[in-house]
Amino acid sequence: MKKIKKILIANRGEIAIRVMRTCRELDLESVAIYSEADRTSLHVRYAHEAYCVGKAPSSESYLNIDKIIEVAKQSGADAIHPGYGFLSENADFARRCGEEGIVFIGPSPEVIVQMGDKIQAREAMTAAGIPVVPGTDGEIKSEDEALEVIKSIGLPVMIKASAGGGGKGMRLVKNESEVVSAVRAARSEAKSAFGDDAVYIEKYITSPHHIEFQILADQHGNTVHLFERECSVQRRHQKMIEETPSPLMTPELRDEMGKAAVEAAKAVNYVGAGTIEFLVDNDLNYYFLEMNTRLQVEHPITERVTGIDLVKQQIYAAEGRELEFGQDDLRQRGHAIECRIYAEDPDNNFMPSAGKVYKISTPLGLGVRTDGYVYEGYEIPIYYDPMISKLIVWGKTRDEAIARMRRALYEYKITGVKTSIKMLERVMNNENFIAGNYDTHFIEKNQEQLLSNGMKDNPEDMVIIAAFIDYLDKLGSNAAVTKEFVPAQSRWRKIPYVNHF
Ligand code: MV4
Repeated sequence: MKKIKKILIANRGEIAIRVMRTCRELDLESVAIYSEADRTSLHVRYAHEAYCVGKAPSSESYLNIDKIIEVAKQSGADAIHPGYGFLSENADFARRCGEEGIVFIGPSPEVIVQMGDKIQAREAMTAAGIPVVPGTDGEIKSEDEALEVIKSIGLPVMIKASAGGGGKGMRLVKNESEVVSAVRAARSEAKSAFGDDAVYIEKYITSPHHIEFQILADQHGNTVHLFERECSVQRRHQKMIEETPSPLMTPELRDEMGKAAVEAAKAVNYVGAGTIEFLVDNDLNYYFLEMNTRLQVEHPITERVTGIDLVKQQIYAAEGRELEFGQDDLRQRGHAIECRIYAEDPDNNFMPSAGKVYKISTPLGLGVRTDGYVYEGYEIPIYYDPMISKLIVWGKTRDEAIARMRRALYEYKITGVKTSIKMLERVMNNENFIAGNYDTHFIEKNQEQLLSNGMKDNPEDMVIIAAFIDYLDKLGSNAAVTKEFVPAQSRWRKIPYVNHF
């Protein structure tokens, strides 16, 4: 077992801070990297040390493998945590870390390659006896072969890029006449996006649920699952809300899918934290979809109901420690929901809303967690993901968690940039969401109520926000980061001291 002492976090924003928080708790030093656009970012201030790795575009900074390795060596970091996105599922980076004697906090490069290739992933899961969506065994070699496969599985089908994932290089085919053009389109999209034009075919599952299982594995053959996350509330493959437990789940199905997830991870000798994604249809049939070989954005809801710090477990697994708990030690306690706060304007086709955060007031109180990184006066760079914060609540029951999320969203005030908060409030008040009656088409099916701009919103909102800003100004809070907004003089000193008691 090799004890890790210093971790370089090859990421930015909320997830970089999230990882550093655990580093502090474990008494490990953290090294931040940042791009020229991120000099004033909070993750830079939170770390013990910070190094600029290049210009604003990710390709020149957060994806610059040579530079990141150089900084790791220069700073004496013995491990790298990649977060999510950027280099987190880049097998070359994981391999390079190994070659340079730096621990990559994640699975082996071999597993990253295998799960990154969706055809290989399907094959591995089929071999392990995990249900996959009916479809082709391997790559579709010709358009004739595609037509043949479709004859046997029936329409509609999905043409998917083997190198794809997250919705890229995917085509839905409803009529036989569309097959040839769909295969060609998927191929060329995959070729230009991934440099790999291999495609395969799956039967199209109508209105599925997206349910994923968190797994954890050590280097000694112990693997557990930490139950499911329901991720069906998403828009154009961008998740908005996740919750656990899933309203669709039964104890029997959970047990069965959990076991399948553990088997899936074992079949590929997985080490660390990973996620097995499933599609679940209305008859509760489940099918392996993809495996994510990284820490996910929505990991906090799992942490909240299980009490396990997933980043800590990732570090322990990378050090070679044995898991301290078995499957029977794990329970789902209560209900957790995450809302992703994006700096986007839902009333203007979700246009990114970059700019300066003027005022921000973050919810607190019982059962509330926020993982964010913006502060008053911070200018959100245009170069990166528009997600600025995650709001996670816990309740004894789903109803309590929803009520708490409504309360927390009410308390969340951000001015200067547009955010998805209003739309999230509408979801929390949507009767289908409240009933737990939703699937991956929830946003489309409930468009009218969810995207109403202005008309159905409380007309007093503007007044309330104005009053709230005034209130915050009076508090004169966060002077350190709001220099330009705080009056030069403190009002405090002008008030004579009166002892009321
Ligand atoms: C599917 C599907 C239906 N049938 N595959 C979308 C993202 C990519 N990871 C896989 N996706 C889908 N694959 C078959 N055979 C429906 C989707 C899908 C979806 C999946 C998960 C979450 C949201 C989604 C939204 C639309 C389509």
